[in-house]
Amino acid sequence: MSQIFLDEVGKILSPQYILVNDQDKTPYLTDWRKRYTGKALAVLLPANAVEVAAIVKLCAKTNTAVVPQGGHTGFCGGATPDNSGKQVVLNLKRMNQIREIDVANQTISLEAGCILQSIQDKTAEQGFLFPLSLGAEGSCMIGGNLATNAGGTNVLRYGNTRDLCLGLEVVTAQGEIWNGMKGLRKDNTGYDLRDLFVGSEGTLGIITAAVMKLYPLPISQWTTLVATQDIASTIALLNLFQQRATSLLTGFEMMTHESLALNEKHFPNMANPLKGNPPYTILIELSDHESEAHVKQLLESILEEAFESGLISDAVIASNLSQANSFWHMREHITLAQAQEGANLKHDITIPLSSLDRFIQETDKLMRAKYPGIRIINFGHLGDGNLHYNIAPPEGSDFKAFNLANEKPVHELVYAQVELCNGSISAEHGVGQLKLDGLRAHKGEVAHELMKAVKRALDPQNILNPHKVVSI
Ligand code: FAD
Ligand code: 2HG
Ligand code: ZN
Repeated sequence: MSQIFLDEVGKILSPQYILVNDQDKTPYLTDWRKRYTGKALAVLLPANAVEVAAIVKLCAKTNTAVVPQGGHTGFCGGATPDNSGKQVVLNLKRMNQIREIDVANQTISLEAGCILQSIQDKTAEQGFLFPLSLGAEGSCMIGGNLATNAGGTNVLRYGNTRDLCLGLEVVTAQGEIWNGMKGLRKDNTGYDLRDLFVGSEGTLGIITAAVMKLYPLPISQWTTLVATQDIASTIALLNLFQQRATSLLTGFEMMTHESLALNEKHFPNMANPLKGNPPYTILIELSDHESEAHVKQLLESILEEAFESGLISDAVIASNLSQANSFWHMREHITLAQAQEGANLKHDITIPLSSLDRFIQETDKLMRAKYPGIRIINFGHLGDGNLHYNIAPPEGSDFKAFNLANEKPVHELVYAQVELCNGSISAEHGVGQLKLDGLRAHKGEVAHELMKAVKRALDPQNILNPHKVVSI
């Protein structure tokens, strides 16, 4: 069957876009974290939706599983094939055309393989903001962002990728092309197919193009780092900013002392400008279409109020764009510092803000009691209640051995606390293969069965990214 597939796919793609040699395939077979490595019959590089559709039709005919792939930066192993060597990887990087920027409609239509940063740059040239922003933006692709419903640092003001999407073009499991490329902000015509595909991680269809919302580019932006002593005052600070700055508040990110210490260890130029290594460093950003002076005045008045009420003990306002960027680099480098230190156990969770303090205190206590010396690297999009509660073994111990022995119980400990707080085990990174087992317990029987019913209805042969998100 494998040879039949390869012969037939040769009628759809030119040979240079069918990678079968180990050397050519290798870059596509291991995820960014190096947590998963798979094998593939071939890596396919189609140029348009018609080619994708023809490939999926062939997959259906030959019962070949297909793993869609964008920038391969996902954290849950969703874009990595299994070890059978029978699956094909379908990477969409050649599909990187912007079809249209519709100025009157404030939308962009584009192909799935467009790199996020290039979309931000292209839209900025025309005076628009494309607000999706995350550490992997130099290599992740809009198709991957949509398929994982990525979050990032602007969710507080602009929402997740789902909230930015108005229309999609999708290749179904039968190899049909669904044209849902409408840039409409209202469309109540029955079941929302678009929302079914967004966040489905390549298990229900292959996204080939999208229509996304654009916003006017803010003309003034102020970024500050402030020091807080605990989570309770950090949340009170967030609430103060929400009340006083309302929609001007575009970023509210939390970094613990431990996460910044790790940054400094691996990136010595990245020192925290706040004095005395505070327990929590909070990065706050206000942006608007009013004058710079107006926004700065507002920021200063909120910070003054926060000082007076004892919520913060120190603050530095970035004096120029380059200093503001350096604050953001500090925040974004935590993941890179962790990767340098060794593969950590990641938890991407949401907790209602009212329970966050209790969650952290309880989980830290249980974790430290069970694993003495463990390092908890805690940071995240606090404005969204989204915590990256990451775990590294005690200093000096072997990461691989620790993870092998403890990955499951560490996840179980964290997720049990997440359930007690009525939170979510995946805030923004998705499920992939990493959380396949955890998902069943987390969603509950009814929701899990409904998800499986949707998968069976759309992909009865189970050829689209099987054993990711749900197993049927
Ligand atoms: P891939 O990793 O290639 O794929 C992800 C999933 O989507 C897989 O299941 C794949 O099969 C599926 N898929 C990909 N393309 C398609 C398509 N066209 N059609 C159907 N299915 C498809 N994530 C956040 O949410 N917020 C963050 O702040 C954030 N920061 C990050 C920082 C760093 C340094 C890194 C490395 C990652 C970060 N991520 C973050 C995770 C990751 O970047 C996102 O999940 C991103 O959206 C994945 O895009 P990708 O193109 O790399 O997708
Ligand atoms: C971030 O917010 C990313 O920087 C990565 O989502 C989180 O490394 C992580 O766990
Ligand atoms: Zn994140």
